[in-house]
Amino acid sequence: MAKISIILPIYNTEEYITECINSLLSQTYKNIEIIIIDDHSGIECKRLIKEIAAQDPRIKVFHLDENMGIGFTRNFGITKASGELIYFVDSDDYVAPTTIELLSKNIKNYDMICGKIEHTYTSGSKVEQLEELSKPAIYTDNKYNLIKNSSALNWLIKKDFINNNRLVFSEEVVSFSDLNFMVPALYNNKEIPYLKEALYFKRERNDPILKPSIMQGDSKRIIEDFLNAFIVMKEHYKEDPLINDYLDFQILDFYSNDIVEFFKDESNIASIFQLLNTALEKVQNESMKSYGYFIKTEIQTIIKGDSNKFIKINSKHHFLREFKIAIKGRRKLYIFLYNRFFTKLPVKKNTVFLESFLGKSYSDNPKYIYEYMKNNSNQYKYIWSFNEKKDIPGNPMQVKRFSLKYFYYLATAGYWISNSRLPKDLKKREETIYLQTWHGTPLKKLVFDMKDIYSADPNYKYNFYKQSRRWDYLNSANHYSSEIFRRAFLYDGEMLEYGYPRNDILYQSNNEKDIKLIKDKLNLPSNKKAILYAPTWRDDEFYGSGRYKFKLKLELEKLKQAIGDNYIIILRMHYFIANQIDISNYEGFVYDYSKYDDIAELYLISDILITDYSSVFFDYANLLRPILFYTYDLEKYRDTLRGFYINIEQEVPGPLLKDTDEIINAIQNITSIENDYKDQYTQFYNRFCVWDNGHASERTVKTVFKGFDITD
Ligand code: C2G
Repeated sequence: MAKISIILPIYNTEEYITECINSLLSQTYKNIEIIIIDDHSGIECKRLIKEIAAQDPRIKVFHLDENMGIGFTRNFGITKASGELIYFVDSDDYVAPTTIELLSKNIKNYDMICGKIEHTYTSGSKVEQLEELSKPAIYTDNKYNLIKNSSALNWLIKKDFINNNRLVFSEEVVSFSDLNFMVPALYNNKEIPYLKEALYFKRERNDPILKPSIMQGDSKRIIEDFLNAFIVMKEHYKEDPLINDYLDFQILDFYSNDIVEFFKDESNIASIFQLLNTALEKVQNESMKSYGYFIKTEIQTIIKGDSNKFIKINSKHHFLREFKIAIKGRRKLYIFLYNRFFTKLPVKKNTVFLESFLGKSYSDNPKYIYEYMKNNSNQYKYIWSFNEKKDIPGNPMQVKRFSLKYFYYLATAGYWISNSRLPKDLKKREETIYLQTWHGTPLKKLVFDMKDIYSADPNYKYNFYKQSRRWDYLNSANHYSSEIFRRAFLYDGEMLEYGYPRNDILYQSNNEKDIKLIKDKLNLPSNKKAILYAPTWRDDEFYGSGRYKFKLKLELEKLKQAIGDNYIIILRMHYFIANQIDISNYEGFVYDYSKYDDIAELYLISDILITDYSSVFFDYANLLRPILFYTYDLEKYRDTLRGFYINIEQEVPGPLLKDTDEIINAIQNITSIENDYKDQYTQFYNRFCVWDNGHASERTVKTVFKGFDITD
């Protein structure tokens, strides 16, 4: 059992190193040493390294006095290694338990062996139990395909081989420093085994804004690193046909994707043109054969050094690229028309574009802002975006969400008002003012406060960042929300701290007459009390992006038997929930108002609210009526999926209940629950509801619409 030295450079990855190192310590192969090179991390990371290192004598830690970069740290790690074999790990990744054992069993007389890299967005990816171990595949002439990702990760390599061939990582570049190590390593081997069962989990970082990985850093720097690494390799291995083919493929691929993307912004061209010229001169003509007209012509123009001509071709290329995307689907075509044409038309200052919950309803803050404006001024023209046509007051123009008109009006409106997100690929024009109202006081962690992303969109943080850069104003219902929004949305624009427009109705219509009107409109019996059940959605239960599943865990039969004489239940699923709940056996007891536009009206007619982790309870608390929390999956939801901003066990204004029996019991004893939670409720109200007083819409409108004229 030969000793294996695992080289682990660490730089400010405190969020991930526990999982990484645990995955190494729990390897089935025990004769390892873990050489941690702390590349001058911050205090928090250093503290954690120290704590973890104390757990196992196989861990050795070296601290560098300044940040030296990945190439230097790995080279340094090799000099400290006492094992016969070397294995490299990145500190935000983790390794399956049997990987090192499998690699070491199969390296035999080879100098190096390669395992498989799985990409993951989250912690704790499980290894499938593979039935039978296959024999390693042996790579010969195609061996350079094994360094597709230009990476030394998940290779087990003999130390003598490294030393004899003086293999070193480049210290000149930050990204692509592995090429300098891997190309000569493979060059010196005719045959290389690859074992697909030896798994390494490479984490795709979900936060390229606050915590970018090396490859998510500054594009210019990454491109320069690549080109420099390429030039060095090309000069060194001029004579080797396999390496030349491999390197040509790498640069042409990199050019067609990363560099073309970088040149979308024309002003980037000059910054790397000369370096690109030096690199591309070294590409063999035959390697370009399979590339299309634009790539070939661009490369030839760069080689000639004609930057003026290049700028012209580049602009045509991008127009064509956008056009090619545009003809792939109707929505893509409209986005193309929006960006290329509609946004050249004049902005109509007095038009207001509104959308609530992705066009699903006439509701929430946009509804109340609109109604205040409509009732008090005839200065503005309104365009509402809906998925389906609606009968709404004031008879404003309606456009179907994502129709051609939708994009036209977005491009020319003077104001955008939305309570969630608008398509990320639309540039907002300078003259357009965007009021983002958001849609709730947060309990569950938001965007940049979230760690792993379990929902359908793994690029959530980046996309959200792009979308939220366009916001000019943001509504906040309480001081607590303002603080969270600033941090979790990275928002530094104007915050409208007037309470929520959507809660105005809870102050203006909390009277018998208005409540009766709503009940009659909904055909609900007036001789029974109403319980509103309004849970939220679960990030990990989905059919696809924006379409989530919900399984009802309320036992309706039991509830009906126990409380059916005095109560009715109103079911209200979150707007992301795509499946319907079958209530056909509970006519007269259960009513499904999931599709009803405005939950605020449901609050007004309910005597008790049951929810879970939905922000609905912050709004409902304005009514000072009892709230029960049906938190049957609290541990998973709080500890894995989201994390909360407040201590739900201590700070919410009602009990946490785990099953239907507890709910029945609470309903039957609702008066004593109200008494038990009186003080907690008051504290809660004072913290989250005091800004609401029925005038949030008015104050919002008067701030955003400068010179808003009240028309008599
Ligand atoms: N909502 C609803 N019916 C539900 C749940 C929610 O009508 N069953 C509406 C409420 O207006 C609620 C809003 O959707 O305030 C947001 O719902 P949440 O359950 O809180 O979930 P989410 O959409 O993820 O927003 O800061 C708030 C958070 O972003 C949560």
